[in-house]
Amino acid sequence: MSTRREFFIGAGAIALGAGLVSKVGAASLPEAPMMDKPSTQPPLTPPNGRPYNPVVTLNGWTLPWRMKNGVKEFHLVAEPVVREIAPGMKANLWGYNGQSPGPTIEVVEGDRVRIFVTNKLPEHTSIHWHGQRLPNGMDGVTGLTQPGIQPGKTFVYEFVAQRPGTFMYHPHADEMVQMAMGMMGFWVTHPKNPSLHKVDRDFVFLLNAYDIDPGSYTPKVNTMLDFNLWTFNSRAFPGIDPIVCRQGDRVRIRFGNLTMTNHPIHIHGHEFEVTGTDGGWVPKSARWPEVTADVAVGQMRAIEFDANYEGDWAFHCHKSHHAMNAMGHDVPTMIGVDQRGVAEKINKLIPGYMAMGENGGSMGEMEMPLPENTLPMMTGQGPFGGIEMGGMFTIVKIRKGLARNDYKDPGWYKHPKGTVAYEYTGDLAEPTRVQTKSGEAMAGEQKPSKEIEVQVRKPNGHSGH
Ligand SMILES: [Cu+2]
Repeated sequence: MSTRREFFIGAGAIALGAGLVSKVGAASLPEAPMMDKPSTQPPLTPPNGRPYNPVVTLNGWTLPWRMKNGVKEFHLVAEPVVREIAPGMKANLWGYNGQSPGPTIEVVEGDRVRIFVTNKLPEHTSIHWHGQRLPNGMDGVTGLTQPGIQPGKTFVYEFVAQRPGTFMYHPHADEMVQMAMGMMGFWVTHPKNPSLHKVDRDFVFLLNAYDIDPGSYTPKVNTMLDFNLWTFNSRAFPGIDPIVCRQGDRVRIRFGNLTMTNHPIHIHGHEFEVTGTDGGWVPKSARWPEVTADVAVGQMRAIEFDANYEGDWAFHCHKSHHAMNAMGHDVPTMIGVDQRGVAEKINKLIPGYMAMGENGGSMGEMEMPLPENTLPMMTGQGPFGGIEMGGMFTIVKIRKGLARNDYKDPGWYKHPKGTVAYEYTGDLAEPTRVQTKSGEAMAGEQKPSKEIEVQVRKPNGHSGH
């Protein structure tokens, strides 16, 4: 087995474009495991092949493989799926093996990989292996490097994982529709030497966005910019699992952006370094500290930090509209507007109508009746009340003394006494403001001594009209 594998690796490394695909080797289909749970699955410890340190896919899973004559064989099934976006809302999406995004594929640098792709969609598809060095004919671009995979057909992709790092996969066929429907997945190629780039916890997820009208189930695929659901791995807060870390762990979080806009991903209480992109690992000397990493469309970022401080730390996209759920963007700003009378009148026409936010409008507290299958715009309950978030938001939960492989939600952080912001209950003195003789905002001495005459020349000569 090992000689055969070495042969493949050597040949693949020398000539990327050579016709190495063995049709005999691909004669039987491997099993296609399915996932029916939307929650984060435990990391998949490799049962065979080269050893590596597995990743944890946020609200996702890793695809098991079959080892055949030294080749890692995977089977992806492109198909319609029902994805729970968060408890209380399900979406009709397209994905792979029962979920959107599809399962994470984990291989090791130098592995020869064969991926069977079965199309159970109503239209043709293909898979592009974003960021990989591979023979051109395996690049998955419909029309350019292969014909589309027609409904009911299975295609085989085969290449050597040349470069360790962070990658993704997605269709390169009717892309606008297929990515708007949720077809994408993560790919990690681990280094051949497992002690290279080693961390204690390694989380991965994709950023995606959907436009699903309140009360409906299927994304509008023609939307270009005005999406209303911003998600990590097709989950919106409070449906996104926490990122659970043991205090003192070196933590890596890798994310890829397959939405139509950039996302500044921000962590609280810690600073991180950008250590990798889909182009490879950043040399140590070129890394720089950040607390927010902007990830452009089609890019991936790996960030690393030392989980030094216990607590429940917010982790989210810093665009405020991306940390909330579906809303009408034509809602006017009503801060400072007294709507009491108006609301009463409208209530006679539309029972249950509520005026929005004249004091800033804490919409998380509004108990407006929602259409079915619709998430509240700002939601989530924390130990101190409403968190008033949604969308691309989750919590990095850092705790002392967790077991190495423990990713279970530890519940809310219990703050040591005297370490929580508190209410001041002393006297409230009138704040000192600038006083002027006349009480006007501009001091008299600074005023011009004489009123400035403004002269306006009126039009004339048209009196006859
Ligand atoms: Cu964003």
